[in-house]
Amino acid sequence: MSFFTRNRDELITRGIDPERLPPGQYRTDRFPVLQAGSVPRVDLDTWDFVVDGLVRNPVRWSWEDVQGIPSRDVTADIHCVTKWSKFDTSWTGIPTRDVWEKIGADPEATHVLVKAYHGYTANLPIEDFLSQDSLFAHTYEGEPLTLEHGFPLRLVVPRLYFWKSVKWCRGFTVLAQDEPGFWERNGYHMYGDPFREQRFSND
Ligand SMILES: Nc1nc2c(c(=O)[nH]1)N[C@H]1C(S)=C(S)[C@@H](COP(=O)(O)O)O[C@H]1N2
Ligand SMILES: [Mo]
Repeated sequence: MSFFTRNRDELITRGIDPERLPPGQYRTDRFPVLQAGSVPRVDLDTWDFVVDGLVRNPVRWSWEDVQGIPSRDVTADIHCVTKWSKFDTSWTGIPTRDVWEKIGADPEATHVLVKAYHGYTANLPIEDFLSQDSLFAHTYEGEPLTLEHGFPLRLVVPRLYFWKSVKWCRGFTVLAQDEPGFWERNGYHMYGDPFREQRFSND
């Protein structure tokens, strides 16, 4: 029996609904660290969060500004395209919807391109970006994010593969069309639904 089959069977033994595990994934308790390139040097004094593109109220927030915005908790399963899934991860942060309310996006807006240090980007349709469980998270399991997991702020959009959940997030651009981000230009799927196994551009 393969590792993947055993891992899926184990869910039932543990009383976990196996439907929560997308095809081709295995469940792990570990929290692997993944990124292209190195961990950035973060200086909170000069850090800013910028929203631009098709918005009436462009934003440039300092870290202090961000800390003044109310947070909420989200518990969700996350799915990495390298095949690990982690269940019931808990995050605290600013709902993407609350940011959206402040920026006055143009009615023609369809997508966002989310940005980080070192030019890392990821594209998402607005509907997914604004899903109920999407956050700009500053806290993981009750503790501030560690640097390797995206300190001080990362996007968390659990319903898409985890490469869309941009670590070290510095803002986003609102667009009237879809534009590939870093991994999407390098062969990954433009959308990335784990339950439809949209790993690579031709999946
Ligand atoms: N800025 C940035 N964010 C990123 C990445 C990256 O390379 N740079 N990698 C993505 C990928 S491929 C994954 S699987 C997750 C991993 O998050 P973790 O290291 O907290 O598990 O971060 C995503 N966010
Ligand atoms: Mo990933």
